[in-house]
Amino acid sequence: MTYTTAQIEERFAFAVDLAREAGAVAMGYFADLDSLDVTSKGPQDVVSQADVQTEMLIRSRLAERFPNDAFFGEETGPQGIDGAEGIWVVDPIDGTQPFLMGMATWCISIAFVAGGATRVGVVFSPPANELFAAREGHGATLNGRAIHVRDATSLSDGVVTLGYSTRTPVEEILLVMERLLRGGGMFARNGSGALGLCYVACGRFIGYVEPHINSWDCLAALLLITEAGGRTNDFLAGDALHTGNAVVAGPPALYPALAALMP
Ligand code: LIP
Repeated sequence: MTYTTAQIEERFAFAVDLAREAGAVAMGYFADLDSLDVTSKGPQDVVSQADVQTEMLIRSRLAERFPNDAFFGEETGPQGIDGAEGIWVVDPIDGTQPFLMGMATWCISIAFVAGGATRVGVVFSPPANELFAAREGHGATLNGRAIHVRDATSLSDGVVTLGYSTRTPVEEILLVMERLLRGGGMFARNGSGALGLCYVACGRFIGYVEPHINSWDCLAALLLITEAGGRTNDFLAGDALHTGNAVVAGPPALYPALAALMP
């Protein structure tokens, strides 16, 4: 199935409303963290029923509205994605650790991928009531106002946000940090790849680098960056939808310096 412009527009509008609905559900759990059962998925990788229930809501709403679209969520996995033309790629709570620690750096990330490219990206930060949205070819917005990456040309022009997980060796992120600091830069890590990437799209950070990130964490925000005038690596090259990939993103003039930070 090849999606028409009208069908992409319809999915964009639905994703914006759905992100807000899911955000309200997640905020209900956020207000009652003591009630959650937290389980480990591995070192520094946790999950609770907040993630699962929020994803189940998103998944059911999309299945009801767009029954022929496939779904790929962090917590419930793939559904009908083999050979599918259109796939919803969802992280119901990106920044699970900050969420469970009662911190505000978490969000809902919803991307729609068709023909091998991200066509719709919506990231909603309920604690900040900030909704980042982009439709391919139509720019990026924060709460309805156009956003643009920072016009940075040097690592010393601001802060680069880094992502790290135990999916990659410690030596890799230490090398990234050393190169960044020796290059006159500074790092931050907020625990949410999607939110960190959105902050690049609106100019709060001047770049994002992570040796490995999953597709559901970043696809929506990567579209926001390119629609906000930024440049990213070809994240979906190969089988990155399933396997994840490294991510480098930032203003075009700074992109070579950001890419040079990678091992
Ligand atoms: C997070 C990513 C982040 C990464 C964290 C974690 P989660 O996703 O958004 O980029 O550095 O380790 O994987 O697990 O909070 O959905």
